[in-house]
Amino acid sequence: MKKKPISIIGMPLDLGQGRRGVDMGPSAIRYATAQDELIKLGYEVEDLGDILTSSPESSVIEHQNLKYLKEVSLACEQLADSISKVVERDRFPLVFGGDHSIAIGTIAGVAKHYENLGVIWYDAHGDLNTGETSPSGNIHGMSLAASLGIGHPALVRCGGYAPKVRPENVVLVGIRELDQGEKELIRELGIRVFTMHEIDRLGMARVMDEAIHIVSKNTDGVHLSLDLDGLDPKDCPGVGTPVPGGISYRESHLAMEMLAEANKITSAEFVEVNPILDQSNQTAKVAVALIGSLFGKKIL
Ligand code: 6HN
Ligand code: MN
Ligand code: MN
Ligand code: MN
Repeated sequence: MKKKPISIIGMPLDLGQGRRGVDMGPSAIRYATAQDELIKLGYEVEDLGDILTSSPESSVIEHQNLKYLKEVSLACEQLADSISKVVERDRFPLVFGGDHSIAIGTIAGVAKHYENLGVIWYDAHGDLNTGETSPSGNIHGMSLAASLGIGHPALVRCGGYAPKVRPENVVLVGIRELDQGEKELIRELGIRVFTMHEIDRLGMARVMDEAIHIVSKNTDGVHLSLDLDGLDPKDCPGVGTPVPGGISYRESHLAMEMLAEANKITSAEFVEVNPILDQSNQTAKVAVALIGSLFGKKIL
C-alpha cells in the first residue's frame, strides 16, 4: 500500500472556548515528536506551520451566545483554504488544534473535494449546539452542527458552501455529555451515536466495526475529528472540558489500529490539547501515540 505524503498544519485557536492554553496545543503535539513518529513509519511529512489566529486580548465578545464569532469564522476560513490546497496537492491533511471549533475549517477545506464525506467524531461531547441551544456560547460546542449546515451562517457557510456532510455519513464515538438541544438534534437527524454505554456494552472492536461501516458505506472520503477529551481524563488530563468515565488509552489505540487497517481515513485532526492544564505534556504524548497507530504503527 502506497503511503500518501502528509502535511501538518497547526491551528492555535483558543477563542472557541473559555480557557487559555489550548492555543499551545500545536506546539505541544510537535514537541511530543509527531513528525518524527510519522517519518519513522515511512511517510514523507511536511510541516506547514501555524495558521494566524487572534488572541482573546485583541478581540471582543460581540455576541454572548456565539463568542468571538468573527475571529473564529475568519480563522476557519483561512484553515479551510490551507487544507483545500493540501488536498489539491494529493497529500493527507493532519491538523493539530486548537479548540474543536477549528473542525469547521478543516471539514470545509476537505469536504469540497469529496462528493460525500464521512466523519468520525471522537469526543466526550456532541458539539451539536447552535447559538440558540448552547449553554456556554462557546463555538467549540457547535462545530459538528455547523458542518451539518445547522447554526449561524458565518459558521455554516465556511468555505462558501453548505452543508459539508450529511447526517447519515456521521458517527459519534465516546459521547457522555450532551445538552438538551443536542439530544433533540440527534433524534431529529437520526445521527448514529456510540455513547460510552455502547462502548461498555458492545466493546470497542464492535463499535469501531459498525462506525467504520457507516462512514464508508456511501462515501468517497472519511475525516477523523479526534477531541482528546473523548479519552478518560486520567489518560488525558490536559483538556479544557474533561468528563469522567471516558474511552481508555487501550480502547483508543484499538480504534486507531482498526482505522489504519480499514484504510479509509483521508484527513484527520487532533484537538483540545491544553498543555497548561496537562501534566508533563501527557495529553500531547497520547495524541502522538494515537497518530502513530492511525498511520499504521504496529507492536510486532
Ligand atoms: N468540545 N456542550 C458544551 C458546550 O458548551 O456547548 C461543551 C462543549 C465542549 C466542546 O469539547 O469540543
Ligand atoms: Mn490565543
Ligand atoms: Mn469536541
Ligand atoms: Mn469534547
